[in-house]
Amino acid sequence: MTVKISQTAEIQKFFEEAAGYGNDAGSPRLKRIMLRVLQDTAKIIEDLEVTDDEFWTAVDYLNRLGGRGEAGLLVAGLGIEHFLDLLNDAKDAQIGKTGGTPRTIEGPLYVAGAPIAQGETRMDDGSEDGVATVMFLEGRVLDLDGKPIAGATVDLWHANTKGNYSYFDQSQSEYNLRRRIVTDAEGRYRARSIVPSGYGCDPQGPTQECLNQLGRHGQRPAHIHFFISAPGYRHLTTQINLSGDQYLWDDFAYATRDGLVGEVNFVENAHGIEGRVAELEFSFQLQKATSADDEQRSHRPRALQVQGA
Ligand code: MBD
Ligand code: FE
Repeated sequence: MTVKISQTAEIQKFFEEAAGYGNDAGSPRLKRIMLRVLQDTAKIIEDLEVTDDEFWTAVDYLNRLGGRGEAGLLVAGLGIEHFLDLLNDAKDAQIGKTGGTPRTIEGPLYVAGAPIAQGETRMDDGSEDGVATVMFLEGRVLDLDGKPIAGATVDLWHANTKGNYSYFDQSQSEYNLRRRIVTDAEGRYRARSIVPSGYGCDPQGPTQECLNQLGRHGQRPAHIHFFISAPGYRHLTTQINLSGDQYLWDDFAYATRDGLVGEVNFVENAHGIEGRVAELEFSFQLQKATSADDEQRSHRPRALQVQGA
């Protein structure tokens, strides 16, 4: 049996030193994680006989990935963000935190600080009038007994007809297709917007470059993102993925889940609009919070639009 160099006591000691185990400064938590990253990286290199060229290609790839701001996109595309949902679902099941609308990934394209409206709002800036299909979206925020939650915040964001998101797409106006809507006394939110198109990774970007090597596409179905929160209830991060989209169950980010498919109805000459109009109704059910932390979204670093910038 050949000895694995990476598993010898000597190399293990060496990585403990590299991870800061020989000093009292820094973060014990990060040291522990880093040691494991180093050990497991070494094991992968040795077990899979990763060549020097492969290794340095990967280092260069990380530089390019970060340079293009696509790290969050790659973790979604490799299914790691979905894995975090599955892990959190399993933890919840163990402690009996079940029921309500399923969670699904946030994705990398949220921007904090969207305009706040009471009960209803228009989300699009009119720049795609005549091109986009107008969409009337409405629903309620409910507890697990189906009772309405008034004063809940529905923070929602979606792409335009090109599949692009404002802020990241600088050709769009500030906060286009991003709003926070506070539910009314019946727990209801209403939005006039436009039917979004699915997102596709930049074909020239590093994420798609990796997906190409895996023989995979980088497309998402049309979808709408939500953060739902209310005092006393558990924060919910989720999405509605739109029925009829060819990528509905072939999402490169694995975000579509049972219970999160929105049925779009097309009607003619409704809501005072001539021609075809889309209607989408979707309600959310929240679990009760069991701690103050439960009410908050994760502390993932996010973009914040600076007004007027
Ligand atoms: C998106 O719009 C998205 O929702 C995810 C998860 C990844 C890339 C673009
Ligand atoms: Fe998205």
